[in-house]
Amino acid sequence: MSFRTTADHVEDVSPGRGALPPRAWYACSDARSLSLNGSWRFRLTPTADAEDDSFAEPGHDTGDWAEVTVPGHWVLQGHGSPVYTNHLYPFPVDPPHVPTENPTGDHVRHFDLPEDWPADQEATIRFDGVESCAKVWLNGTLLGDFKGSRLPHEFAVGHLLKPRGNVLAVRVHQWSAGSYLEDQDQWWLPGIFRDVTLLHRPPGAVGDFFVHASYDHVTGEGTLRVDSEVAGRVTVPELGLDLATGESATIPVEPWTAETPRLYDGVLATEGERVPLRIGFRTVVLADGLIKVNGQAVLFKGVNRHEWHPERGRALDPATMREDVLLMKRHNLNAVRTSHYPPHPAFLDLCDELGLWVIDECDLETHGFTEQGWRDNPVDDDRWTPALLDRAARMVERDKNHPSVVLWSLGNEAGTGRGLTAMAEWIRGRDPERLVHYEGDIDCRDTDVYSRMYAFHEEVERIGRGLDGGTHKRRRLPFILCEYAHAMGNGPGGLADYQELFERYDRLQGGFVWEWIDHGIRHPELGFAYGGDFGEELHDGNFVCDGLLFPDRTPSPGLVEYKKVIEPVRFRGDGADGTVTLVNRYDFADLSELSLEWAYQVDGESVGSGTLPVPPLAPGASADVKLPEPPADGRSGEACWTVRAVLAEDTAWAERGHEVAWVQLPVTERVKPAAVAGAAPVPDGRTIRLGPGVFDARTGALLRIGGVEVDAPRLDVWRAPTDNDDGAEWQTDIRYGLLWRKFGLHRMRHRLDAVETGADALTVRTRVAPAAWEFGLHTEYRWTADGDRLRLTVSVTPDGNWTVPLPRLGIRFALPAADAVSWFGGGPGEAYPDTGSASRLGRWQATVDALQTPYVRPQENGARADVRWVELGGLRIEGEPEFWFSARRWTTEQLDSARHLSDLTPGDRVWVNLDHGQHGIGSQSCGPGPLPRYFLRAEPAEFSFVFSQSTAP
Ligand code: IPT
Repeated sequence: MSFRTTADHVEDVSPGRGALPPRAWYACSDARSLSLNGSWRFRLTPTADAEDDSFAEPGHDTGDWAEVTVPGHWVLQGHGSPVYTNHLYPFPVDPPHVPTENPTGDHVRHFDLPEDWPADQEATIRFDGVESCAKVWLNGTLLGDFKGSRLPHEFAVGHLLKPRGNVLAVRVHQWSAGSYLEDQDQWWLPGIFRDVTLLHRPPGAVGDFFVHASYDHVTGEGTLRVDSEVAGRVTVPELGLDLATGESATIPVEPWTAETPRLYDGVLATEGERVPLRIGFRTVVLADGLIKVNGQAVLFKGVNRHEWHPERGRALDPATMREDVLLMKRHNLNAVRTSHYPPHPAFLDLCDELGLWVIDECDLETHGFTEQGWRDNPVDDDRWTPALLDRAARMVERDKNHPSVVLWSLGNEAGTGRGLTAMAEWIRGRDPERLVHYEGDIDCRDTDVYSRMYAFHEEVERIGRGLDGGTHKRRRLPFILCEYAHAMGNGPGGLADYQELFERYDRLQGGFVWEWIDHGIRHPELGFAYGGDFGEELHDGNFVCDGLLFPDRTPSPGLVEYKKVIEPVRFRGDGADGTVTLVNRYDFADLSELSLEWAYQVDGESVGSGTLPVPPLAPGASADVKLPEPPADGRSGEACWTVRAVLAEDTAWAERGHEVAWVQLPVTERVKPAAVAGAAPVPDGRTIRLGPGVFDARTGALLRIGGVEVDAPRLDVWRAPTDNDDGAEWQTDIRYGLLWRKFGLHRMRHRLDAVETGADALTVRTRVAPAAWEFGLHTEYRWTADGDRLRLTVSVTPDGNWTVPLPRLGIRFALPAADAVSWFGGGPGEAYPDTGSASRLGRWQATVDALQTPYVRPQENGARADVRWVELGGLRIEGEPEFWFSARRWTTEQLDSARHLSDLTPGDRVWVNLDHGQHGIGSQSCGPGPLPRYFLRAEPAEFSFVFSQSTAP
């Protein structure tokens, strides 16, 4: 092997030289292996050729080098820093050239073989992932070079191994021709970020093998055949099978599905090696215009998963991978798209074991070429086709034995072209037993499924009804949203509306929320860092924090909402007539894993609970269940049933009692607050007293309620815009977050028109409006009182030409202190008009701090919905009608100007918002805004609050 210069390969479009052909990946066998993970010697240089190759020589002294941990990214270990761009290449676009400034990490690992390592035999070294380009030497001999960051590369090394003092040297370049193919929306993180393993290959060892395990849903039989490069035998003791490789057998089996992940343990034994197999029998086809598994159409309740850890980046440990799968299962997800590259293979083992449908996506994205109308796109340039085919082959060969993988995806956002077609053709030839996915192929020339991202509800409905037109081929294909519901910041809104469409139209086979986790990087000062926090000259800010999990894997309200929206048991019913209807919405499973629990609540407190029989329901079937007689404990109040489906026994993914689905059925209506009248306003010098209230006589501002001082309540329409309010910068649609600011809704002025004392009321008239504009809100505050309660009725009448909805409508005031909060209403988490499915009626407690939702970029958050009453800071506040409340230790203005959570510091007041309305959330940070029915329009409104001093401690 020879190169013109030491760095020639970096800008070479070829996939590399010297690696062995790709083959099936397995974690372990009875052949020896030696992990080369751990501490490696490390030297960072600024260009690809700053140093010659001599570091790879066995005698080279690396004594004064730094150390890094492998797997890992050097930029997260104190050498250089990460860079975040969405789709723009962070270097000049001149393929295949890359900048001269090309951070290059020389890695050296010294190792001895274990005493009992078999002498003089073949061995390989496997790299599971290196970003973006590597050149490898063992004991001074060049093994080769490779690109394809999230794909394995294996080199034969047996002839070079010594019992002691081996030196493995790896030169890694941050930028290479391969970078043009890896323009995914994520941090650029160079390094050896997945495992490095020395694998013994005894004579007669297993080579590549392909497990074909299909299921015939008509006969209930599975057919197994294992093709193997090296002949041997396949045994599956549980099925009594003992077959030659290449031979097939058909026998009754239990099928594998994501809901019932039945695996059979087997062994592939060749003369030199025994490899454990985990076999799942299932058949994936496109039939009747639908994706069917084992004869049944599936509905994907999916998520896009990037690999992410807030300290280790894309170097994930097994525990984190398991945590991801467990969190997915516990939140009712059944599918994952491995956006936008094949994950660590151990993740797929977990999907097989615990049950998730997988779209396995190739490591390919050339999104930056969109800026030049896709001209010179590598996927439509024959010179790059070998690299594309290499990537397709490395994915398929590595992952083909996973029953969880049901679709291969060619990549993401790479335009279209001959290279993609070549990949699709190669994949179909190699694995006709799975379907092919790619989103960018709008005519579906290369794909088996019509896939789109961020389509609006309306268009999705049209597609569901088959009224979207398109090529003849496309019209016959099923539809999925490979990305939707952009979970950036507060949101996504509109999930339930999408789910309703997916369930209504057969052609719609579900979707994959964008995305699983915020890619925030833990930072000593900022909490979690995002784009721009490392001084990048080009970056896309917090667009990298758009997941259903916060960076530390705490579920966000968006995930809690998604769990509710996709719950596999649907309930309908009428609390008053005491019947609840259950619908089994699984595609394959019955309800035998579940038990049903009921509780009867009066005013949010449980007065009785018990269990109900679970009807034996086949997938899709429904049945009525009679609720018991309501417990008679003599209490009157607002009554409702809560019925919950929980796990009857421990499962592999959650414990017994874990809640899967629930419903609340109201029995009686809410009891409205009693009338508050009778007391007369009493002038008292500069103040006016009314019941427990003390007001400023000149301004009508409330100063005190009994012993509790307040900063006077006033009308408030402003919320710190969410990422979804602001919308994405490329959008031509109306972006209300920006318009609200343009129209000055964040700087409304309050003009005092009158303070009037009547016989039994104090009335304050105002006009609330922003500078520069003629529109405003006439706002009247009418105060009445009895002995110890004070009622405020706010009447709002819009004035002028309102062309935007309001962010919120309610009042804001401040309390000198508040910590514990309790309320009767929706909870436990936040809810907005189009994100409220998971909010349930109850008595809830929290602290002011715990009410905050820690979105990585601070923004409106934490509102609790449907609140009947709340107690905090010595006050009790009842609403008529129900209201939203939030409380924080900073003002909305401070929240609005903060860039990181660390910018928010508690002041000496607690700011409370009581809202009559909130504008919807939507997912316009990369998709549609809220549906019109969730708009908060400027319209006449009236709402009341009753204040009293609370008896709570
Ligand atoms: C889409 C990308 O596929 C995904 O990687 C991510 O960037 C997402 O958007 C936004 O977070 S592409 C977009 C142009 C719709």
